[in-house]
Amino acid sequence: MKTRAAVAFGAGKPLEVMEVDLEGPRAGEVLVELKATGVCHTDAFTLSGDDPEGAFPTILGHEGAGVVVEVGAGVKSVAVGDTVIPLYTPECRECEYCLHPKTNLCQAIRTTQGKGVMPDGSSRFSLDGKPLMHYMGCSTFSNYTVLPEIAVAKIRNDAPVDKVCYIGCGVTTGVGAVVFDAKVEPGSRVVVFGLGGIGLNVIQAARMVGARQIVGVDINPAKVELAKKFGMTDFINPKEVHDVVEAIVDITRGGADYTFECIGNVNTMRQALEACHKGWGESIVIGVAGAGQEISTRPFQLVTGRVWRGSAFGGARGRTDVPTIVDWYMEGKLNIDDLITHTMPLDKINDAFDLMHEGKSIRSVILY
Ligand code: NAD
Ligand code: AHE
Ligand code: ZN
Repeated sequence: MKTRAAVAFGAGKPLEVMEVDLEGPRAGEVLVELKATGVCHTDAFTLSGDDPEGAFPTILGHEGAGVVVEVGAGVKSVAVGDTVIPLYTPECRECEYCLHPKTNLCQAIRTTQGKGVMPDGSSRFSLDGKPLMHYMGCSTFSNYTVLPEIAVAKIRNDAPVDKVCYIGCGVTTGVGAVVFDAKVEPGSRVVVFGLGGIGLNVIQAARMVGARQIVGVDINPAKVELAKKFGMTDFINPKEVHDVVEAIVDITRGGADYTFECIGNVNTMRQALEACHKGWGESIVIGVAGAGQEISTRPFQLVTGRVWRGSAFGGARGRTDVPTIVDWYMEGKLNIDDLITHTMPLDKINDAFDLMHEGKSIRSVILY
C-alpha cells in the first residue's frame, strides 16, 4: 500500500513529506493507522546526527496513537479496530528481561530495532524500490506503520488519540521515572532539571505522589508559569545564581531526596547528582546525551551515599502499564491537555522541530 510519511533523508536535513510504499504485516505483526503523533526531543536528537544508532533514510517518530487495521498470522493479543499505542520499549513477557522484576527493558527485538528493521531483518517501508529504515521500532511520522504485536499497547477505545499519543513517550517517561523507577515517597524534596516535555511530567507525578518540595531548574524562564501550574514550588535559573548545586542544596535544606535530569546534558547530569542529599539522595538520568559524551563526578559523591541511576521509558512495561497511565489521564489524575501546546498536519512537521528548538513549545502533536 501507499502511505504518506515524513522522510528523514539525512542528518540535519528537514523532513520531506511524500508517499512511500508500505508492505502489509507479516506473521506476528500488525498494521496500524496512526491518528496522531507527538514530536519528542529524541526525534530531533536522532535527526541532528548525534544518535550513534541513527541511520538514514528513515521515518522518525515514536510517540503515536492509532487503530489496528490489519493483523498478520498468529496475532492474538490485538484485533482490527483496537485503539493502540506503539511501544519503542516492547513487552514480550517471555525474555530474561521481562521475567526479571527490576527492569522494563525487554530485549526480544532490541538488536533489529536498533538497526532500523523489523524482527525478521527486513524493512516494510520503501521508496522507489529502495528500503527506508524504521525508527525505534515505531516510525509514527507515517500515516500507517507496521509493528510487532509485542510492541503495541491496547488501550481503551474512548481515549482521545490526539492527547494520549503523548503517553507513547513523554508522559510515561516522566511519570514512570517518578512512580515506577525512583518510587518517590510522599514528603520528598524533588529537583527537576529541564522543564520541557519530560520534566513537566516528572513534576506532575512528583505532586501526584505527595512530594513536599518540587524545585525546577531551567535556563528558559518562559517555562516557569506552566511548571508552577503542574506543581513546581521553587525555580532556579542557572544563569542567575553563582553555583547551581549550592543554590539547590541551600533551598532543599541539605540536598534533594531525588533529582531528575531531563535535558540530555552531561554537565547538568553531574550537577543533578551533586545536588542530592548526602547519605541517601538519588539522581535519575532521563536525558539522552549525544555520541561520545561521558559523565563524571568525584567517586566520593557515591561513597557518601548518593545514588546515580537512569530511567528508560519511565521503567514502564508498555503493554501492562501504558493502559493504566491512559486510565490515570481519563480519571483526571494526569494533565496532558495543557502540555500539548501546538497541533499541526503532517505537512507542517518541520515547524514542530523549529518550535522545539526555539523553546516555544512543550509538545507539538501531528494530526493525521
Ligand atoms: P525539551 O526540549 O522539551 O526540554 C528540555 C528543557 O531543558 C528545555 O526547557 C530547556 O530550556 C532546558 N535546558 C536546556 N539546556 C539547559 C541547561 N543547560 N540548564 C537547564 N535547563 C536547560 O526536551 P524533552 O522532550 O523534555 O526531552 C528531554 C530529554 O529527555 C532529551 O534528552 C530527550 O532525548 C530525553 N528523553 C529520554 C527518554 C528516556 O526514556 N530516557 C524519553 C524521552 C526523552
Ligand atoms: N540510540 C541511543 C540511545 C537513545 C535512548 O537512550 N533512547 C531511550 C529512549 S528516548 C525516547 O525519547 C531508551 O529507551 N533507551 C533504551 C534503549 O534500549 O534504547 C544511543 O545512544 O545509541
Ligand atoms: Zn521520546
